[in-house]
Formats: sequence, C-alpha cells, structure tokens
Amino acid sequence: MYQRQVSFDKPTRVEDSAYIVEGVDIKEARNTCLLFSPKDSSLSSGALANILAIFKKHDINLVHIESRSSLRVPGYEFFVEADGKSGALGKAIEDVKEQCSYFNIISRDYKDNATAVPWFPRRIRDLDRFANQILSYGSELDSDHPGFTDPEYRKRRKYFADIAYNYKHGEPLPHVNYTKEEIETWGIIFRNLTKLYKTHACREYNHVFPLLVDNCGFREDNIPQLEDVSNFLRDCTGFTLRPVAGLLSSRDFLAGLAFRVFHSTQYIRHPSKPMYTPEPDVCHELMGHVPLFADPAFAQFSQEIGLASLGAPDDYIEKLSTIFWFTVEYGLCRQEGELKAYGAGLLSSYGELEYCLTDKPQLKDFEPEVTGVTKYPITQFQPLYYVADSFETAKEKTIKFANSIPRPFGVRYNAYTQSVEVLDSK
Ligand code: HBI
Ligand code: FE
Repeated sequence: MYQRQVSFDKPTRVEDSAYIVEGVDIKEARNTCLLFSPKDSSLSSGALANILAIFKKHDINLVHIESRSSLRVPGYEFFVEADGKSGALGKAIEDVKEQCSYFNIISRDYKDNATAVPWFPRRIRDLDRFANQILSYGSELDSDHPGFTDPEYRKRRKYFADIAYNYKHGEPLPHVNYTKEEIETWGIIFRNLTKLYKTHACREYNHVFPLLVDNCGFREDNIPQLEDVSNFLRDCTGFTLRPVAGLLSSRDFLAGLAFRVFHSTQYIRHPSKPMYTPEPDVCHELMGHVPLFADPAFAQFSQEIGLASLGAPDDYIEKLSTIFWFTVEYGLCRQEGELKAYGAGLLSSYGELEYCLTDKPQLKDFEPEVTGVTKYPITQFQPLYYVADSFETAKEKTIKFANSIPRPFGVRYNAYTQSVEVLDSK
C-alpha cells in the first residue's frame, strides 16, 4: 500500500552552513535589511545624509534604499539593504540606532538577536539565494531509503540534484530524458490514481486534469516536463515551478509560495517500491500538487500562506507548516454535500485517497487557529482531516490568522514587479 511517509517536516533549519556562490559569501552579504525612522525624520533636516555618513564610516554599502512617509512617526521611514561584513555592520547598526525613533532589523541571523525579524526574499530572484540551503542533498539517502543500496539510483539522484542546484531564476527548467524504468514507475502510479480521481478528487482537480493531459503530456507512458507544466500554470494562475535539489526548511519552502513559486522535485522514487516514497518526488508534485495550482482560488489561498510566513517568528512558521499540511497536503472539502480530496498527499497516494473518504478518519472543520496547533503522524494514514467549505473561505480565514502574526510590518505582493512590498502598517 502506498504511504507517503514524510520524514522531511523538520522545523529546524540549516542556519550555520556556510555557502559560497561565485566567490561571494552570501551568508554575510546582502542578507540584512534595515527599516528605520530617524529622530528628526523630515527630509529637509538632512537626516538621511547623516545616517548615510554613518554607513560610509563603517564601510557598509547600501545596495538598495527606499523612502516613504511614515504612518508610525511624523516624517519619513527608510528601508535599506546592506552589504558588508557582519562585524562592521553590527557597529554601524548600533550607531544608526541611536539616531532613530524607530528601528528594525531583518536578518538571516535573527536567532542571535532578540529583536531582529527573520530575513525573507523580497524579489522573486531572491529565491536563488536559498535554493542551495537544503536540509539534505539529493543523493544522500537515509539507510532506510528504498534506493540506499542502489548505486545507479544514487547516481541518478545526484544528476537531478545538480540540475536544481545550478538553476537560476528566469532560466528555462531543464528538460530531462527519463529512462524506460522511470517511465514504468510513473505509469504504475498514474494508472492506479487515475481510476480514483473521478469519484475521490474535488471538482477543481477534475476540471484541470484533462487540460494537463492535452497540454502537458500527462499520460501513463510519459513523465511530463517541469518546463511544460510551469508554462501551463503560469498561463492559468501565474504559478511557476522551480526545481529543488532537496528538502528546504519550512521557512524557505513557504516563502516561495508568496511569489507563487512552487519548489518541485524532478526525480522519481525508487522502482522497487512504486507505491511508497519517503520524500516528495515528481509523481507527488505533478499528480498531487500541480492540478490545484491551476485553480485561481486555490492559488490565492496558497499564496496567502506564503505571504503570512514572510518574516514570521519560528513558532508561527511551525503553525503555518501545520496549516499547509492539513490543507495543501491533506485537505478535504465538501462539494454538493459530498466529501472530496484536494490535498496533494492524498491525490498522489492510491491507498490514502481511498481511505480518506471512508468513515474511519475523524473530520473537523478547517479553522487556522486550531488546525495550526494540531499534532499529526507522518508515517501512517492521517487519523484526522480538516474539511474546508471552499478555497475562498479557507483563504479568508487564513488572511485573518495572518493578521494575528506578530510582525512589525505588513506585506503586499506586487505582481507587476514580482516583489513583496514591506508596509509600515498591516
Ligand atoms: N521542501 N523541497 C521541499 N518540498 C516540500 O514539499 C517541502 C520542503 N520543505 C518543507 C515542507 N515541504 C513542508 O514540511 C512544510 O513545512 C511547508
Ligand atoms: Fe507536497
């Protein structure tokens, strides 16, 4: 029986791994933003010039500066992105702080600083910065992984991991020639799942699936290419796919959703156990997740979870991950009086898709405050599912929940520039 045993839901993150790209230590550079209002913040007083002089003194470059009139204090508020060694930056921050009535730090190193807000991407290309910060690299399999002792499979996993590792925003998604054996594995899963969708999947899923057959080569004898699927999704809702080399931290993974970017694996599970995978694979992403990202209301709902996560404290990241688990992964909904599945973990698992609509599991209405603190098993079928009335109401409830997250600012997505605007009020 297929079990999606998800051993990757670790709320920990790889904070300390040094990662170097093209000679630039991006852990140090450009991962600190400052949001502040000078004490006398009327522009005519030259307040900004005084502050800039402090940065100059400490040899800190500002690679981005924004100003706007402040809602918090009379006068102006500045948002700057600093580029410099953390020691010098720390000193500059101390000096600037003294000149300010309001001051906030947004930093990757937020754990060392009680008042700092966790860093988050603000432009879609910022996603390149954590693409390589993964909890485990593709070819490093645990000893209980079905492919652990298969050198061919590990070599193949390394190939997929390298593709994703080298990917940069804006590039076409690399085309992969899947082997005959890989296509057979996909075929088994495809054949079994498609028998159930008519009766078990939600209306939106069944609306989109034939379009994926027609436009993206969803067939028993073909593993669709991420590039074709991503282009299809972009036309539907603006969602795009990005190849990912392994498991991202929850924080990074959720941040992608704020930009309507879904991090997708491209490898396939080991052929010895076609109905089981200990981690997401291309079957889970394409048959589980992709169809619903083509639905406008579901796409909005997913993006709201992503936007809520930006700069949120760790305990709220965990709540949002749990909400993600009980909706995007294992959600049920009620349609015309009948229960249907919309979660990707269900729609990519033959066994659990059948089980979830029987009278065995417990059902509760989706309520973010409650759902977000519910414990769940990851190695067996879910004993409890949360049921949504519609993606619209799930979205409204999630927005309300997001407003309760303690953050010193609000965020808004600008689809024209594909960037997140940091607002000084919610
Ligand atoms: N990383 N690559 C990848 N794929 C996922 O599905 C994924 C992840 N990191 C965390 C995660 N899912 C979930 O456990 C939630 O925390 C969001
Ligand atoms: Fe998933």
